[in-house]
Amino acid sequence: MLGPRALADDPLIRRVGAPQDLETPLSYFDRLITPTEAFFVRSHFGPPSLDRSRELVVDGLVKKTMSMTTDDLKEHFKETSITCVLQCAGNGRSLHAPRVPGVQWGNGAMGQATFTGVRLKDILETAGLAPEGAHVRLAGADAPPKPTVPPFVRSISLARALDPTTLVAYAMNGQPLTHAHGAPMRLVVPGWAGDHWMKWLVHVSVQKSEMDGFWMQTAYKFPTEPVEPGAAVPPEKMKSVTTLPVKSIIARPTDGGTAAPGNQEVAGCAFSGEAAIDKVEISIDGGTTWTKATLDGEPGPGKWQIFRHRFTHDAGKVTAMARATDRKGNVQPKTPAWNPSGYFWNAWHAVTWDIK
Ligand SMILES: Nc1nc2c(c(=O)[nH]1)N[C@H]1C(S)=C(S)[C@@H](COP(=O)(O)O)O[C@H]1N2
Ligand SMILES: [Mo]
Repeated sequence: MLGPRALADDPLIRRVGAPQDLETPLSYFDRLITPTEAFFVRSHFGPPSLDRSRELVVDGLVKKTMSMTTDDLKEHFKETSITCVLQCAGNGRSLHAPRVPGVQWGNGAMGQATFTGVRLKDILETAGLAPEGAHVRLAGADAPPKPTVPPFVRSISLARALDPTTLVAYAMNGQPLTHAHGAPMRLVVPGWAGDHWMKWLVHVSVQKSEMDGFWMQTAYKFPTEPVEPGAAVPPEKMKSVTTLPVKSIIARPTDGGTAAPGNQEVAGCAFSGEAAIDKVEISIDGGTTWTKATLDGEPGPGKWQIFRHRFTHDAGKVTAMARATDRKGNVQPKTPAWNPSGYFWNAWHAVTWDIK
């Protein structure tokens, strides 16, 4: 049998023992669009069979049940595109101390892409909403490896489902969705963590209440108030992870790398699910003084912009740190909020390189 190395025809980092969890190398985070072949992949169970004619069923508290292929969506609804960040809630988990169980992601479980599809709002309004509907249940075609593992089913509030940015997407970066990223249709929930972005979407059902079960009531929860690192948190003091906190990541230079004396450039990406980025600052003196970086790209909540900062430096080791602030005044923290599942790591990112 071929090992993962022999099969690899893309630049993604393979996490040992978890073949469906592929991480994007940091060097890709110096550009506005992450190419699809380098875009991280997260799948709990692995993909279902590839079926581009698979239908999406809309039912529950709606006036008429509907069933649609991608072609039906294209024929009956207005097409729309959005460029936004997809980030796994667990991105950066391996950096939390004390360590927490789960996929030990570095900083590469994120990317920015242009997603194209139709508004979930338009589909739900065509189906006709009954007044009691308050949540939307989402299911994919992938199945758990054994019957004791609950299927990956989640729900989002009806308000979020009706947000005009929430899409049922069938294309990514101008091409039909790939199998790994949820073909033929997936949900896109700009500004919210990846667990809401249901792949291989086959079922959207309007319900009165939030989904019961492991994936909605136990997994993807974050403490309602700050907790001591390592603390056990009772379920009533946890809420679902939703909006991505403000964050920046340095793509260049590479941590541990070398550069010639003279001109140096620090570049990376910054985003917040709450609001557009206001500024990214760089410190090369351990956080005593900060200098504003320049920003490229379209500002907006859930969108990343590229920052760049140039300076000159003589021979020696230098450490650069990045700190982003969004337009609601949220500032990337020095120490991120520890939590039992290791979500939303967003500490100031630092890289050290040797100038010689
Ligand atoms: N059906 C289905 N959808 C899913 C998942 C899954 O396991 N099954 N994983 C979710 C999680 S946790 C994340 S972070 C994103 C990852 O999307 P990507 O693989 O396209 O990067 O998909 C989400 N949608
Ligand atoms: Mo995730």
